Amino acid sequence: PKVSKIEVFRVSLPLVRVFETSSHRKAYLEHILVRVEDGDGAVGWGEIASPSDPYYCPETVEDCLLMVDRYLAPALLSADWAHPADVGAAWARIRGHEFAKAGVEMACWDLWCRATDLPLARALGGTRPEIEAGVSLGIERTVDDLLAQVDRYAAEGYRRIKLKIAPGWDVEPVRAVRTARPGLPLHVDANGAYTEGQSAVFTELDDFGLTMIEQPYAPGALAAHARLQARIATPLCLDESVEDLDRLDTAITLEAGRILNIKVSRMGGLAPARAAHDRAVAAGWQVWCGGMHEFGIGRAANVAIASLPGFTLPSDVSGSDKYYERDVVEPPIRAADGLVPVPPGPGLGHEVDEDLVRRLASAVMAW
Ligand code: OSB
Ligand code: MG
Repeated sequence: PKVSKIEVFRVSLPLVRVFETSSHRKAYLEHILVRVEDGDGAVGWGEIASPSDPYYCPETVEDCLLMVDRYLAPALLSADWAHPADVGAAWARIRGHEFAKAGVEMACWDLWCRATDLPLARALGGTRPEIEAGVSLGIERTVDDLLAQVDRYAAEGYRRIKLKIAPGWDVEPVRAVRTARPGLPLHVDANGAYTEGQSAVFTELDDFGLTMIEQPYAPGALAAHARLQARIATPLCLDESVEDLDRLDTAITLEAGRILNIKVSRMGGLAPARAAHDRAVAAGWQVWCGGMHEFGIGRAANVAIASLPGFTLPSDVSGSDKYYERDVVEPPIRAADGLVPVPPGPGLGHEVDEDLVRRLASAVMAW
């Protein structure tokens, strides 16, 4: 197929609850929705889920708009491809900018799957009829506020809970949650907020039976992650550190962790995310699917990739109701007893409410 028209929509949705991590605090999220069309009128949707500010990754919403306008849209319009796994070749020369690439690539997968009448999960090689979902809980004002959130999502049946930590909000909240719920599968995510000089905190956290400690150090600190992994029993999970297969290869060789958080956005698309899954599983690492508080489009893609056989740990793919009152797809993505069904319909398996997207968009660009 050949994409003949591309449109992007800059859409902001309010969060039902403020979300705070070591790196940012948000009351709404602004993502870029990508609509592609081929000459036969088939349509596909993707989502660029870059944060607004460069605190999780270098890309921002403005960076992504610029990238699409200046490079990705022209490259896609002149590319002829037989399968969406080959679309990335159109921008292989472009360094970085994974979030922007991922949103455009996702739209091509959806387009191709709809034209072929194939569910995205099946096209990717997914095998699970439903995926296990966990929730990611932000930093709260008080430990009691956090315990209330834990109670709420544990009662909803989510399969594990992840707590955001930062210096000053680590051992105390983790001890409180562990004491309240001794058997709960629990893990922590530091978003790279610690330096190796602060590694004593991980010795303390090593005693709480956590499933993993996610991204304790800065993205580039693979050697420091390897030194920490060598001296604690809790598996380390890498998120920000792994933006491409080369960095995954380095992490595996250094034994900088034992678990990989796979994000479609961070890896630059569904095809590289699937390749990371294959590579990590072959190395004996466990994988699960992380999230960027996606709207329904990116969330549906997360459900699809998480249906691959190597995703053996619960993923950050909660129902969209954890974040948004009104999402942009129908039916909305929901978890029941901690399981999200993999939809049987073609492409993303959810219909985009295009009128709503056009109404909400603060900016529209077309090529
Ligand atoms: O580190 O996993 C992260 C959200 C924004 C930026 C980074 C992260 C997160 C989450 C949210 O943890 C997970 C979700 O989408 O539910
Ligand atoms: Mg993370």
